[in-house]
Amino acid sequence: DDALAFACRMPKAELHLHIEGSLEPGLAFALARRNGITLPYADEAALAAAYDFDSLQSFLDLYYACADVLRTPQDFSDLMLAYLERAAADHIVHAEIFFDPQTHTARGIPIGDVIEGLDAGIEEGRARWGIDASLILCFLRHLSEDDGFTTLAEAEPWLDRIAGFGLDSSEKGHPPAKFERLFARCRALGKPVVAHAGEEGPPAYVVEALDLLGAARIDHGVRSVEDPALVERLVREAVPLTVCPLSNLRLCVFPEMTRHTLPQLLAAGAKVTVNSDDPAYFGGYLNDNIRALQAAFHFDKAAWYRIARNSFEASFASEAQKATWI
Ligand code: ES4
Ligand code: ZN
Repeated sequence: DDALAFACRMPKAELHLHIEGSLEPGLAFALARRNGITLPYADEAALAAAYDFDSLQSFLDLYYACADVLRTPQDFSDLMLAYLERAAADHIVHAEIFFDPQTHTARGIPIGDVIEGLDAGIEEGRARWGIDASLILCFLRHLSEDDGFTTLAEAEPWLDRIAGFGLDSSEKGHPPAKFERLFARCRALGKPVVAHAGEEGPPAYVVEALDLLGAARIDHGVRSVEDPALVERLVREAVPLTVCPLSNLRLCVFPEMTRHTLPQLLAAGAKVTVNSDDPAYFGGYLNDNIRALQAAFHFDKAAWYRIARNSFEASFASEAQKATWI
């Protein structure tokens, strides 16, 4: 497939990647051994066999449990470097990478160890593969807004390493409105903000993320098609959607790939991007997502060019930097 080879080889940006979700079973066991931790699985195969999810929550339970092997700055650096190696192989030249500090600070890991470890991995990845990467600090929406404010205060000494802020974890029952004040503070710091919305939650959560949080991009947003007026708005305002097809499939947002709403959103003119979300858990990295989409939808080269171009346009890189890619 000519268009598939074209899409896989094209330079791209990845804008929706949780670094904790790039923790492969092999690295999880290696870090457990290094840190003297026993994982509740006999071996890598037994852990991988547990990747049989029926909802976002069933995945999050395992994702937070596995994150327990991450303890030292070296662990975070190794995790980052392993992802960047995979990203470089998929021709990703720019990545905006989510991390969940509250998952780590709740276990007594200082936020500075998390950020400095991840940042060391980014610098090593730049040196080895020339890949450009930055960090987006995500707040966990199942926790309180006050907990988010505490985390923001803890992160303040490292704000120069933070390109923006996001909102992730359990969507249902935790609407964007819960974090309106926190996100106003993040924007007042001069940083762009994004939010997961319309993954499992309703289109109304996408509207809230835009109106109440000032989200510059929507992570997922695939349920927006249930509200035609919202789709019109996303197109009119050129709101980027960071779509993660294999994630949606594995978390049963759609029963099969042919039912995914990405083609509808793309055809409507929305600024759709393709991303891998939690590649260690969902069956693949960015080019694996592209292959899965192509098997279902047979897009042409023009569509893949549009998607790659969208990824750069939707990024938080400087206009000068974007001009080198587009
Ligand atoms: C996530 Cl797929 C997804 N959705 C919401 N929060 C997340 N954190 C990590 N992966
Ligand atoms: Zn996500």
